[in-house]
Amino acid sequence: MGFAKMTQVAHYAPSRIVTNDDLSQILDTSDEWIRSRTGIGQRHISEHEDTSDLATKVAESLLSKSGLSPLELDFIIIATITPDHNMPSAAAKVQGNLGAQNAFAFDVTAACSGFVFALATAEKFMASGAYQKGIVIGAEVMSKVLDWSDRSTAVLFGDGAGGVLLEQSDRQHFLVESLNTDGSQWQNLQSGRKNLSSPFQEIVKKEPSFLTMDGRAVFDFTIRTVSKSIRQMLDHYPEEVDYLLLHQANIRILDKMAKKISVDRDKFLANMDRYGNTSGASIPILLSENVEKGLIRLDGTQTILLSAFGGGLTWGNLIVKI
Ligand code: 4VN
Repeated sequence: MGFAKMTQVAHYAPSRIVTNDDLSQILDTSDEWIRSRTGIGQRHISEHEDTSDLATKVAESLLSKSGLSPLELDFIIIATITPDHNMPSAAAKVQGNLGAQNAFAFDVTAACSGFVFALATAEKFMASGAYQKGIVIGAEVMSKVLDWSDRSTAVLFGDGAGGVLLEQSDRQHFLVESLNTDGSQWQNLQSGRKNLSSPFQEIVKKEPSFLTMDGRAVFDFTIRTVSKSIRQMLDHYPEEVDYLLLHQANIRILDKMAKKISVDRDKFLANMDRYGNTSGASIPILLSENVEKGLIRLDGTQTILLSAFGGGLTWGNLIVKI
C-alpha cells in the first residue's frame, strides 16, 4: 500500500507563437472575434517537433529538477490524442529517448480528459505499493489534426506538453475522484478517423480524419454536466479548495461555471490566452506555470481541484492536497 504525491511539475511548448492576427492572414477571422468568443490571444505551433519530442522535453525537465536517474522510473504514462504513431505509443518513444529501461510505458486516450484519467490511473499504481516513481505527461501537437481552412476549429487549439513526477508519500494527497464517459455523444468531438481501406471493403465511404466539433453541443454539455459534477464533488468535500484548474477550452466556460457553481471566479486559473486549447496538455501546463509562479506550492498545504472535459465525451475531476 502507498500514497502518490506530485513531487515535480514541468511544461514545454514549441517556440513558434502564432497570434490571432497571424491567423487572420490565412482565415476569415479576427483578433477581436477570437479574443471575445474564446479568451485566446495566441498559441504555440510546432514547426518540427512531434508529440513525443514535446513529452521528452517535459520528462527530461522532471528528471533534472528531481535529480533522479531515468533508471529509477517505474512507469511513464502519456495522455495524448495526437501520438506520433498509433504504434508505438508516444510513451514508449519517450522511454527510449530517456533510456528509462526499468519503466513500463503506455498512452492513455481520453482526449481533453486524458491527463486527469492518466493521473488517476497512475495514482492506483502508486497506491498498490508496487511502484515507487513514475511520470504522467499530457502532450499534444493539435496542429497536426486541425483543418486549417476551418475557422471554427483552427483558431481554438494549440500545441504543448506538461507533466508531473509521482513519488511515494506517507500521507494521502489524492482525496476525491470522479471519472465519467458518455460515449453516446462521441460524434460531437472527433479526430483521427481511420477509414476502412482493405481490398475487401466494397463501399468506400471516406470520412474526414481532421478534428471536427459541434461547438454548441460540447459547450452546453460542459456547462450542464461538468458544472454539476464539480458542484457535487465540492459538496462532498468538507474543506475549501484553494484553486480550480479546469481544462482550458474557452474563457467563457470559466465565467459561466463560476456563476453556476457559486465559486469565487478568482479561484479559477487560466492561461488559454497564451496557449489556446492544448487538449490533454492544458491542465498540466496550467499547473506547472502556477507552481513556477509560486501561486501553487507542492508542500501539502493547498487543495486544488482538477477538472477535465472533452472528446468521448469524457469528464473527470480530482481533488488533490498538493
Ligand atoms: C470543452 C469546450 C470546448 C469548446 C466548445 C465550443 C467553443 C470551445 C463554440 C462557439 C464559438 C466559440 C468557441 Cl466547451 C472544446 C472542448 C474541447 O477541448 C472542450 N469553444 N466555441 C462562438 O462563440 O461562436
